[in-house]
Amino acid sequence: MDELFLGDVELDVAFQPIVDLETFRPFGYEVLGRARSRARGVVHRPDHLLELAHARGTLLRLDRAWRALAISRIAAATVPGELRWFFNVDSRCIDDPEHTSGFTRATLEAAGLNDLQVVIELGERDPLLDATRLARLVPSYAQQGFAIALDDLGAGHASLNRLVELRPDVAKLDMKLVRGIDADAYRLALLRSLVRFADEVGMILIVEGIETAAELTAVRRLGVAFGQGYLLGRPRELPEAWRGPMRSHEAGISGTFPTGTASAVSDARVLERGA
Ligand SMILES: [Ca+2]
Repeated sequence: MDELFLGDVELDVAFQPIVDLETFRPFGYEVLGRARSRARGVVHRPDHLLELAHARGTLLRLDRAWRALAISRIAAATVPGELRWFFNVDSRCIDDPEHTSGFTRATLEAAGLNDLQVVIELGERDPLLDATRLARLVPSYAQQGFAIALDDLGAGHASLNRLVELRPDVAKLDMKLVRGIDADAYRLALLRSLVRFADEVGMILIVEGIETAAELTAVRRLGVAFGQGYLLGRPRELPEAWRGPMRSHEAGISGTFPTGTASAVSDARVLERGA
């Protein structure tokens, strides 16, 4: 990892479920980059590491290292074929002269994961979410057969302008617009209108950052199809139950769900009933 400037830093990835709010089954998983110093036992904030990498010109390598690590973990597991896998991409990577289109597709092919349903999240990690970069990146990812998500809608540069310019397959509503939504008429009205908007244009809407039973109840009452947040499942390793010798797309297996997520989700149900 020295070539990434990272010294003794060890990269890792975690997977956070995105949950179907009707069935409480996982719709997919977002891949989250992690890093820690082996010697000092320090856990690094991924956003700090990204900014450091950006400053040192190694952003593309860090971004790709995390993605490749996640793909290798998925390839080593028996993942249900119907799940979507959400990868964060920092759109500033395209500024690197070494950037070429097709890295993710080639990595999936090399891992035997041609059929994996991939969603590329753009937004969260790019403080500018520059329109020029998006105009180059989005067609490249579409050509590789990936869906596009606008991350953190409503935060920073992931604005309504970006939404209408990008016309993404998926939008993820920023957690700040969800916090305390059960007791906030403005947040409720905004989400209600976004649910209708998503329905009209055929976009999948995911609500991020659901942390309380009251928030979950409010979001479900508005008819939001998919949610993410600590109440529904924390970032974690892929479930033990999936770490089998054969991958699902080879075995034709589908419909198995991680016990960890199921229990987190049933906890959420109990909480919700108690609310
Ligand atoms: Ca994200």
